[in-house]
Amino acid sequence: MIKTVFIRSLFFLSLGLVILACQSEPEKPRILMPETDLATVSLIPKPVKVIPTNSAFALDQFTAIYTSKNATGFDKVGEFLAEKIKAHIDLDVPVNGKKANTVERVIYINQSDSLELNAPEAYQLYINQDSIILNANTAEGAFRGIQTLRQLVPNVSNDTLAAQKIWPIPSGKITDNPNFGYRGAMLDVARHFFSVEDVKKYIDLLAYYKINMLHLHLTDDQGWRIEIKSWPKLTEIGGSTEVGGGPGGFYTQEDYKEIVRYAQERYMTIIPEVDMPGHTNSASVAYPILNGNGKTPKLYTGMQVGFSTFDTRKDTVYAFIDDVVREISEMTPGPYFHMGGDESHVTKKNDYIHFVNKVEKIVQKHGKLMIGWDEVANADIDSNAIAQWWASEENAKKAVAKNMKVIVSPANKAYLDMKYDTLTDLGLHWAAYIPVDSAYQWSPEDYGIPKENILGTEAPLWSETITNISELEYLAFPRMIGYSELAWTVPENRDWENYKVRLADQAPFLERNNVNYYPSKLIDWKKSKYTYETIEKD
Ligand code: TNX
Repeated sequence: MIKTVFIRSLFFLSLGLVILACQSEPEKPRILMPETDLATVSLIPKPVKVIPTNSAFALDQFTAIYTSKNATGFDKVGEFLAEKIKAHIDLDVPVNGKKANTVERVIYINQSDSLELNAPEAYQLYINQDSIILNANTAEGAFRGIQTLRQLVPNVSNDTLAAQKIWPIPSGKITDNPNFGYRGAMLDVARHFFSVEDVKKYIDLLAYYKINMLHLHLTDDQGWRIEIKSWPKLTEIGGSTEVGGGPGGFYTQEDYKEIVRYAQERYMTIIPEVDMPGHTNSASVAYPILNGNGKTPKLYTGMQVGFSTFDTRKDTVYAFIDDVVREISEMTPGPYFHMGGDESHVTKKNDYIHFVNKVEKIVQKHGKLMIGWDEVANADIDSNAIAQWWASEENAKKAVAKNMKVIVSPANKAYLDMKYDTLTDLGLHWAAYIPVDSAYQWSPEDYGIPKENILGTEAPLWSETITNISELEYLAFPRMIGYSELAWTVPENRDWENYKVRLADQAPFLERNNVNYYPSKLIDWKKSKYTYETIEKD
């Protein structure tokens, strides 16, 4: 009872302190107050609808999480939330009665069959003074919903209102559902290798922004990064170097399964790519019988593209591909297999079409939907194959004419390896310079591809110029955060001026996770509402 009274007064007290904060001398440190208006909390991606009720839920040591019984995966979602709250503000929130002491307020993660939620990733959040109810049809929807809730937890507690610390969460209602079901990022682990730990860190950051697809570019001229038991030299020889001549590396099948498991726990699908018939020098060095460019293959550590090809008329090549697709598909629960198909400049056109047709059959035989870069739309493939549009509008049109779905990844807007501007050391700029505003100011719907043909969007990060996680982060952040909004939020709800303020508020999250983000001058990062003092890694 006493608590309820004080929570009621919390909003007004907070308001008073905010006013005080605004009147303080400019050079004094700002008084740091948690947000009390749900409408102005910096959520990314922006939800469909937010209705504030100008009060607050007091997250504190008397809060507990409960999840629907007999609803698959909901308990794990509750535990994931508790773990993240612990890492963020060092508060223990018991889940489903484990270790619970006095419980005065609950966060209830509820399985609901409501028609409104009849989409796998839809969720609703009702935040009241003494309860937070997260409704979702599926655990996947609940998982997306707790990302929103994580973003609502203030970085600093209010220590003046009660004996215990309180982290006020502004009250109101959020209804949400993504515009696109495919919201992807791609990481090139072939040009430079990235460890399982690096990939996990990227997955964690992506999941916070509701990205649900991670495409791994596992093979290229410079390196083969996935163990194939029936063709062991692929990694022994083909995985032994990288761009610039470094040691390269590869994932054992156990490593790959661990990445898949980790992603799955975060409701993220791993999409494996084996790029062919071009971009195959590393495979041909390991097994020269595969080679079709007439030259003796040698390990390659440069950055050129388009010089390699498989021999598309040899049965051994298809027997090889069958083994590779089988072994990888067996470890991949997601529905997709990406066969590359880009920049096969030394494969004759007829051979290329013959090759893609045959590979599509192999991919289908192993139970997967084939994705290929936009060039594959030139082959006679099924409408259930997917084209990833990166360069050619003509190819995108061909894909639409075949009624294929398209993943929208225009290089001049969505390529994370493009430099921000002329001063950026890392990255390339063959497609464009992509500053943070230009990365955000476009729509996947802008390119003449009918909405029903758009599967979603993806932001590829090619790794010719990046050698470690810190460099990866510099190119990916903050642009990747904007891409998450382009994929999740409908165009009517997107606006650069509004977004850039919400982006500024991501600094505390990025900093406590040691993300080496590019501090673009277009963003007033100092507008972040919180200090970083009390922040720990989450
Ligand atoms: C083009 S995009 C490529 C990659 C390079 C990238 C560098 C595509 C399908 N192919 O091989 O790494 O440019 O930006």
